[in-house]
Amino acid sequence: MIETQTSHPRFLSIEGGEGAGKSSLIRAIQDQLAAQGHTVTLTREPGGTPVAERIREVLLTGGEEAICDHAELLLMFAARAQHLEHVIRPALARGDYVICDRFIDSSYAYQGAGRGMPLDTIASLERMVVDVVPSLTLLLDLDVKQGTQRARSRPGTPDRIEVEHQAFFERVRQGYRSRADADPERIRVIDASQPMKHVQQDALSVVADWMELPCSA
Ligand code: Z5A
Repeated sequence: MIETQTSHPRFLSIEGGEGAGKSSLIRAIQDQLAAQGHTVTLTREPGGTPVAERIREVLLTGGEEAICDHAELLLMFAARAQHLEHVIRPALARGDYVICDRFIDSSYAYQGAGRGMPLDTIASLERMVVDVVPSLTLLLDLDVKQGTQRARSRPGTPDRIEVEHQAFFERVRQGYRSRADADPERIRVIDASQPMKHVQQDALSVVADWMELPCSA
């Protein structure tokens, strides 16, 4: 069991429902940090290491039998354990900024609020696996129908989670909002229904303020 959990000053995560615009925003943040001379490790969950990417493949494509909710939750945390061990902790130790496309809040939103897994079960897994957490999380909040439309406008077929019904994604959105209400200093809500340029302006301004914090040096 992890004794203490550190909120790291160079660790940033981006969260949101599908089609919220995480990928587009992450590129803008990476450019801003790189332009200031910082080294950035850009990574994602589930995934980020070869083994965790194989777990991602199972989670997003399924397989010969249905993946039950417990297996889904445990696989998310198995991937996260590999990711922390082989990518996140080493990158932070080197002095990099780490930008993570989804992290622990996704498990509370999707497996907790979405699937209905008990939040204290997720909290137990968090205590077992997660010793370092982002000090800033940008939550791209978007109407579910709008997000689905955006996601469906891209080429490719929806994955195992994306085919879920609207009520599931409404619960996910509420799950994220509850997390943000409970931890407003870390989780900053960005209105993702705005044109992309304005979403990026809002987010980059929050990131700039975060980098000014004394402990970010
Ligand atoms: N998951 C989980 O259940 N539990 C966990 O613990 C973790 C994850 C870590 C994979 O995530 C799945 O894993 C995810 C949650 C689950 N499943 N779902 N759903 P992912 O991040 O790889 O997949 P995703 O959320 O489906 O990503 P996405 O659909 O690619 O979303 P996005 O990155 O936020 O969107 P985007 O690609 O940047 O934008 C989508 C389109 O909208 C694109 O054409 C853009 O050009 C357009 N766009 C973006 N912003 C705008 C604005 N502002 N206006 C207009 N159009 C825009």
